[in-house]
Amino acid sequence: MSTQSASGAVGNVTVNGVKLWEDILETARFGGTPKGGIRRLALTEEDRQVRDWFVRACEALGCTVSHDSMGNQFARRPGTEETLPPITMGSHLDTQPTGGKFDGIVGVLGGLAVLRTLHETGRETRHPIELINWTNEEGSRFAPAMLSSGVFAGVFTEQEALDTKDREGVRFGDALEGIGYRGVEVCGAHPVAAYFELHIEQGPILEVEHKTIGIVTGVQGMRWYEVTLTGRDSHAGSTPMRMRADALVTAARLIDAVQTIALEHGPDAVGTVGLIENRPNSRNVVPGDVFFAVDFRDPDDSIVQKMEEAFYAQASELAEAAGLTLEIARVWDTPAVQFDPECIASVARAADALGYPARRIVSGAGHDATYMAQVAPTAMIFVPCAGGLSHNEEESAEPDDVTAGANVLLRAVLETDMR
Ligand code: HGY
Ligand code: MN
Ligand code: MN
Ligand code: MN
Repeated sequence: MSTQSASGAVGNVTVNGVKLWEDILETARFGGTPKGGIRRLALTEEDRQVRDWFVRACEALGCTVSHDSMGNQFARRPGTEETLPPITMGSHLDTQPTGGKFDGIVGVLGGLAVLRTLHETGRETRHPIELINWTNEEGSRFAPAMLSSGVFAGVFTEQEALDTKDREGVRFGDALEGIGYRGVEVCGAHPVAAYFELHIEQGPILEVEHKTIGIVTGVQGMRWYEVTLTGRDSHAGSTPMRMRADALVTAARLIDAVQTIALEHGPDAVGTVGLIENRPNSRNVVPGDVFFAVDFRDPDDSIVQKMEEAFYAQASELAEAAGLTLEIARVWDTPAVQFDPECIASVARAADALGYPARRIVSGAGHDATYMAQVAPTAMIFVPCAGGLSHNEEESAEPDDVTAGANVLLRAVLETDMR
């Protein structure tokens, strides 16, 4: 099999889309749900299983797989100039509790398809090429999201990340040790020449506009808050209404306020309360203690700031009126990020060369690329998902679109290698 010289043109090399789709269906077994989705929370047995699969699959393509102190997995294919920093691809294999088969997974397995094509065609690259599976991107089990790419980029310290606890009080570092994936390499220790992340759009635009490729120019700003309202547990039958300190009624008003604030700051602003814990959660006890999480996002950071101020003002007013104590903590603040113009141009040229209809787009969802953009030239590639639906077991994408995304990823990596 002839090997192309590193200086050869990108050529019209493409990935094996059939094998890529097989990989997506095969790995969906790890945490697969009866509805056809995936429940594969970070650092669980299911996560361990897919990590084991990832190691075997990458080693079968001649890569060496290493792990850093946050459990990030790096599959490395040597380059002809080993002293050059690697060109990297990546995303995540952890999912939401009722996640789909494509969120994050398309990026990791699309990168695997790129490695497979390089391996099977004997294509040499100047730079080493690395495929990364980032630990705990979703932030569903351990907050915040993108925790491990955040440590890699120096946004979080390793210690604070390892000490993060889930809602059952399990410590990240202990769970990582528990699945046997805590590596020795210090997270963030190695330089990167460029980072490309393939991902489903998780929104409706590409599908509505019949575009195959999203040329992602950046990610919107996002902030997470944790709110605790404390009143007094009391008897549902014998406590007069005017004597209650009902934490759940005020929480309900505040949850409605989150939606109103987002609508008032539109058209791009979004506000969500997706996690709530009501205690003691008994049908005949007036709840004295409620915890809930708030997610505010907008492409313009100044609007996120305004939403935060409006929310804080309403929260203190409502809590005081109800005689409750209020605690609000901002637990995550990720400013809007612009990707690297040269990497964006590589993605655009690749889509154009391959004849895929494409458009520029800003990501509503957070991605590991958000943090990688702080340490390396970075861009993302989106492909459509049905109805724009994601973080749902019915999430779906078309094989041809996923293959197209991986082909664009391949070309962007090869073009960057020759720059
Ligand atoms: O929250 C997000 O946008 C991502 O799915 N972690
Ligand atoms: Mn994702
Ligand atoms: Mn997600
Ligand atoms: Mn992501």
